[in-house]
Amino acid sequence: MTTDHAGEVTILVPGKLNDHAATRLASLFRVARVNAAEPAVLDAATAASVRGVAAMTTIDAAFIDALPKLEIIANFGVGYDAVDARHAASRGVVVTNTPDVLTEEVADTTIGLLINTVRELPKAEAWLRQGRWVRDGGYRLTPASLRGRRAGIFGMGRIGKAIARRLEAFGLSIAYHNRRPADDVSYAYHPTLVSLAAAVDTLICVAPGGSGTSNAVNAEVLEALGPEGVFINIGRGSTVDEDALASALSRGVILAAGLDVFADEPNVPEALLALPNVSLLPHVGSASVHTRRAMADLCVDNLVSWFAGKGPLTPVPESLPLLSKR
Ligand code: 8YV
Repeated sequence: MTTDHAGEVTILVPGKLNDHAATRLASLFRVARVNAAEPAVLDAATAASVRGVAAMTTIDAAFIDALPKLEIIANFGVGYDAVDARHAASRGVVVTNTPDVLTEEVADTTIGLLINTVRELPKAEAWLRQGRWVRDGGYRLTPASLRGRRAGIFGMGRIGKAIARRLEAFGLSIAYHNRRPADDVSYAYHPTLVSLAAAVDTLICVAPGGSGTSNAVNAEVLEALGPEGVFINIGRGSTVDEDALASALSRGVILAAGLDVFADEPNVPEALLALPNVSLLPHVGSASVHTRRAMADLCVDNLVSWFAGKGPLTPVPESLPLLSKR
């Protein structure tokens, strides 16, 4: 890290970036934009000059290696499974993310998705818009309700806790599974996901993506959740075995699902699209102007702070050993 004049520092933006972040970056740094985070799209002069990356796309080891002067990758989003943060650390490159500023928004969206799923609100609205209220009478009584439900949260981090607080206000009981018990909550802890699923009827996945959670919600977990089970995913699509989920939903192994995230976005598996008992959203957990602006500011402020010699504001855990050495 140096304290050079920021205007002389080149920040690379591969792929799309939030407009507010892009505008602020352009006013503060020299910005280079490329279509994708692939070594092949970099010309030699750009590759040699880039010291920071701001991205909301995959940043893999090969791309990091193609940028010899890289010091910092500012990920737009709290989830940074798309960034090879371990490889970055091995190269002395710091990675930052955007925690806290999206916590309440994502928790709000989770509750909306849960209610949509259980009380079928999108379908009830479609019924009205199609004139069926006039023609056929009221929308059906929903087989499911939030009343009496027991919620299990997979991933009791900042967002998990914000969801739990909301669910408590709705009168639901709360249990959770994490790698380790969280020391600041008194909800029932389950050391395995299967044991959590067996103990609840509403499983909410907020766990981070990446190899540690890949396909963690599998056929066995869905079986344990049971025929009244509702599965909500607001975390990452990779955490769920989508084939097993579609199969469980079609066979009545669980009752319904609400999904905001998918393994291969923006592609949603046909098997899920075809099912009536799934509520689907196009990854909108944090997607309000208000919250995306706050995320953009934090993404950019990390770069500003770093190139002012003040260190990163919100480094990811993989980067902490680098910072303690400074
Ligand atoms: C955004 C998210 O969709 O923060 C995250 O991890 O998944 C979302 O808030 C994402 O950051 C946009 O790139």
